[in-house]
This record gives sequence, C-alpha cells and structure tokens, in this order.
Amino acid sequence: MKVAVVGATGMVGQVMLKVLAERNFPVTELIPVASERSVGTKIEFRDKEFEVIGLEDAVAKKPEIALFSAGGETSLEWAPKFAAAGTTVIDNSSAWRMNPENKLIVPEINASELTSEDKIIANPNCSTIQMVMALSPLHKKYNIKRVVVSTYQSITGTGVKAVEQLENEYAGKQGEMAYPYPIHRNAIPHCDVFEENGYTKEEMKLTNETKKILQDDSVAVTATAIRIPVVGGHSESVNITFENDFEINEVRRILSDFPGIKVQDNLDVNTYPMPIYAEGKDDVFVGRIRRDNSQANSLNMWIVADNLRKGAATNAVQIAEYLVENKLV
Ligand code: A2P
Ligand code: 11C
Repeated sequence: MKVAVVGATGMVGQVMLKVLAERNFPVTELIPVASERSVGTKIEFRDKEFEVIGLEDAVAKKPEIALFSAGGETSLEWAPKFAAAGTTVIDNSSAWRMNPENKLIVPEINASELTSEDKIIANPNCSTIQMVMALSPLHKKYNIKRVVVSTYQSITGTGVKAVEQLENEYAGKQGEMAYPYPIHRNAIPHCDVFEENGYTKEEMKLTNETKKILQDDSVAVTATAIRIPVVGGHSESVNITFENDFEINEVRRILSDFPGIKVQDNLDVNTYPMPIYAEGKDDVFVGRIRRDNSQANSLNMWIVADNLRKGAATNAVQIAEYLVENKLV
C-alpha cells in the first residue's frame, strides 16, 4: 500500500508515522509530505530515511491512502485533488467533519458506515473521540438525553508552539506565545477561537461532532473546554443524563466490554485515569464512575486519553486498517 502522510513533520504527523510502524500497517511506499520549507528534509520510518516532498508531487504518485494532518486550509484545497487521483484521504482537520457528504468515523463505533465510495473520510476532534468512545455503548443501552462536559486539555493539542511556550515559562525565558496568557501554573478557559454564541470552536465540536457520530441529533451536549499545563493527554469530566435508569455495575461492565476502553476505577487504592499514565497509550481510560445523586438517571465519570494517539493518529490509522481489511481501498 502506497501511503502518504501529509503534515509528516508536524506533531500529529510524527505520531502517525510511529503508529503506522508500530501496528505494522502494510506500507510498501511511504510518501512524507509537508510544506515547501520542509521539502528535501529527511523523515525516519522503520529505520529508513525518506525525503519529504511537496503536495503536487505527492498527488502525482497516486497513493492508495493519504493521512492528512496539515491544517484545515491544506485539507480543503488538497484532499479533493488526492481524491480525484483515486486516493482515499483520512483527514484529521476540522475541514470536512460536518459536511453531510463526508463520514466522521471512530472505528469502534461507526466504521461500518464506510464504503469504497468514501474518498475523504474525517477523523473527529481529539476531545470528541475520547468522549464518544464512552458515550456510544451507554447511549445504545440507556439512551442519552444530555451531556455536560468540562475538558482539561493538553497543550500538545495546540502544537509545537504551545509546548515551547510552556518550556520557556518553566525555564523563566521569554519566547513566542501560543496562548494570550501564561500557561505554566494556569488554566485558560479558551481552546480554539470564540464563536458568536459565546462558545469556543472546540466546545461546539464536542456538541456537533458527537451528534453526528452517534447519528442522533437529540443528544444535547454543552461543553466548557479548558487548556491546562499538561502534556500527556486530555481529561474530561462528563455528566450524563439518560432517558432510562441504570445500574452502576452494569455501566462499568458495558464500558469494560467496549473495545478500546479501559476502566480504571478502584477508589480503595486510588485508581483513576490520569494524563501522565495515558501518554503513549491507544486506549481511552474511564474512571470515577458514580451516580449523580442530584438528578434522576444521571451519571458522572472522568475520561482520559492521549490526544495525539486515540485522539488523532491512532484513530486515523485504525480507519485505514478498516479500509484495508474490508478491501475498501
Ligand atoms: P512544515 O513542517 O513544513 O511546516 P503542526 O500541527 O505540528 O504545526 O504541523 C503541521 C504540519 O502541516 C507540518 O508537517 C507542516 O509542515 C504541515 N503544513 C503546514 N502548512 C502546510 C502546507 N501549506 N502544505 C503542506 N504542509 C503543510
Ligand atoms: C486542541 N482539539 O486540543 C484541539 C486540537 O479540530 O482537530 C485539534 C483541533 C482539531 O486544541
């Protein structure tokens, strides 16, 4: 399989390469792609070096699959060009996610929607992926009416600049700012840009993408997204109200049985998910599972995942694996 990684020098692109190698994805030719300023530089993949090329040259190579993580503008312009050349694009940007023509896929939940006609497939936002992983099996069983989520998001979601800002602040050095405020010793209630309704784009992604993935517009989601000085992953405090009542041990069992979820919930020994332990892992970790006694049929839980892995690169590679296994590319 000829595989292009568009944005191969970037934060998510680098993890995509790692995940492709780790999972032994059948890559016969790797095509690393980045902006003009990186063309000619070398990328390492499976102990070999590959030269970075530009988008135009990559389209001409007609890869079977292209994993995109080079920002929305690049995806909007170039994904259709790859698709026209017969490539199936799996796009990690927000460019195509809410377009009715494009599927928004978390493989454990809705990979079966995919057909060989799908040439631009959208990978959801990181904070959405980890939340819907836990919501989906519970929705099937108890019917979710409303979700209230607060996120505690890793600076790696913003990119290299944010990691540098935190490192500079630790070291007491001046440098370029990725955020409007210091992030060290801070919590910034502002992920992505504000929209007219007073929510950020990140918050609205949690609302809109969740409905699309669960194929249910009646699931109400209200979100507050916070950036914190953490590197290993995103954490989410999630409050769910179901139509039907539940039994807490059954909730635990449903979550434990769902592929890709690990329940870490033993208060006797202080076991609960945390981003320092989620870092580098592909699972979504769920803990602090408890009834919300303030309201009928309601549940609280805490969800943590590595935003660069299951939240981005791993989910994209899993989509590619599904396409290959089902002969859709
Ligand atoms: P480059 O390294 O050449 O800038 P991140 O999200 O970590 O900032 O990474 C973004 C990725 O997208 C990088 O690999 C970057 O390449 C790539 N990229 C950014 N703009 C373009 C563009 N116009 N064309 C192709 N690749 C791009
Ligand atoms: C963050 N969720 O942590 C973002 C990063 O729509 O794919 C990814 C943005 C996106 O800030």
